[in-house]
Amino acid sequence: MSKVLAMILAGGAGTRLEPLTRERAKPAVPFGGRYRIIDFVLSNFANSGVYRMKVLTQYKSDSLNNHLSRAWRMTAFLGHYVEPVPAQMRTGVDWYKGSADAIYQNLNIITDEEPDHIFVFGADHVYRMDTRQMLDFHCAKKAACTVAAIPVPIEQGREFGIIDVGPDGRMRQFLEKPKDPPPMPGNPKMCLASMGNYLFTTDVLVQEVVRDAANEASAHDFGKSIISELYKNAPVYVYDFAQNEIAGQEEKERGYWRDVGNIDVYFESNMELVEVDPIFNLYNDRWPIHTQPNNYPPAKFVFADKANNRVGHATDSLVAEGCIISGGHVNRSVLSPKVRVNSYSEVEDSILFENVTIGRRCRIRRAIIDKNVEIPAGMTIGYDPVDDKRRFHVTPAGVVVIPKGMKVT
Ligand code: ADQ
Repeated sequence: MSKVLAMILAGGAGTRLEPLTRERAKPAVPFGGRYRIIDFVLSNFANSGVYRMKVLTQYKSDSLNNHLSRAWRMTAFLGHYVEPVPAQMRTGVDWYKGSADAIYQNLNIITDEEPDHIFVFGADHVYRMDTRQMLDFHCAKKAACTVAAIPVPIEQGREFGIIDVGPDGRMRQFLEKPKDPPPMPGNPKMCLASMGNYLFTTDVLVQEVVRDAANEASAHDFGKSIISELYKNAPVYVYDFAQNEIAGQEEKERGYWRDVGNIDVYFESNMELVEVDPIFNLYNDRWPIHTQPNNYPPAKFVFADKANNRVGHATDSLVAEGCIISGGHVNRSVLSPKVRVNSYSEVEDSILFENVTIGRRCRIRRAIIDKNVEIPAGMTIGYDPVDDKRRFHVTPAGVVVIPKGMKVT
């Protein structure tokens, strides 16, 4: 069996998820009530039997580091680990100049570990993937590099690396974020996007990041600088993600992949989870998503005011442990641990992070409320766009975002 190492790129600034990334790196942003975004890629590796993972961090990494140390302690005895690698300026005074430079500055890890193959994966996506199947494909093709790919609507093409692939699976063209994305053959509405997940034969990765580092004009970015050139003179293959088969996965989840690139997509991806029959099934325990265990008590629902028939309840919602819904109503919402919803309040189509308190008689709709926020009694959010914009961050699709720790009055 080949020796593999996973290097996870978790150092991007995540500016398009502002203000959720004001105090934390994007991979540490909560998702689905119970998880952080990075849990999905790490669970994919762990469930695939890849137990050696280095997470390359940079911006605002404290929350991410805490999560990794609490949620992802592996068995040192078996040589398993998930280790954060902070930017250490090993090659000079600069932070990582881009994703390729992040690998270059940590080449010592590769020298120490001596893997045959290296996965270089992003940390920003929600999906299930058996990475061993990608490795089998890479080995069968004798590839220098394999790029995982998925069709996306053509109007989104300019946000991705766009691929043209031959009938044998070999890459024929790669354009990083083209203004005018070329469609897939026979399907003018779709184009084939790179998922930003790469698998390299070790020598090729080392050679490419060293070559890139010597080029001062380079953007030092995997898409722009490495893949865009490599396919021209080396066998770069394209792994069709939709072929990936996952234990216990229903047919409709095949090919599910969400790049939670901005707050509106982040919001919609969370809302998909509260569907009665969601595409992405968090309850598939044959491919579990692992995260931090905690010691909170179970969620509690309190019938607060029997005289006025105020039943505390939640419908079509994910409610994490430690929450108390007391005489309020929660509908189509995602609640992280330790949320309180008090009597006569209505919370609808919303995402409440850890330790949020909704006072009595509030009405909240289409809002994301970050950690440690208390909404005072009687407040209305999400019903008056002018008033919401005056007080809070509002996304193009009209989702109100209240940043972490904000004093709401
Ligand atoms: P983007 O997502 O725009 O496109 P990028 O911003 O480089 O690319 O982020 C990729 C990953 O690298 C993220 O997980 C990010 O956190 C991390 N990263 C970014 N800068 C970093 C740095 N300086 N140090 C360490 N880590 C860093 C990429 C590809 C496209 C592809 C999309 C799919 O370039 O071709 O289509 O991903 O989402």
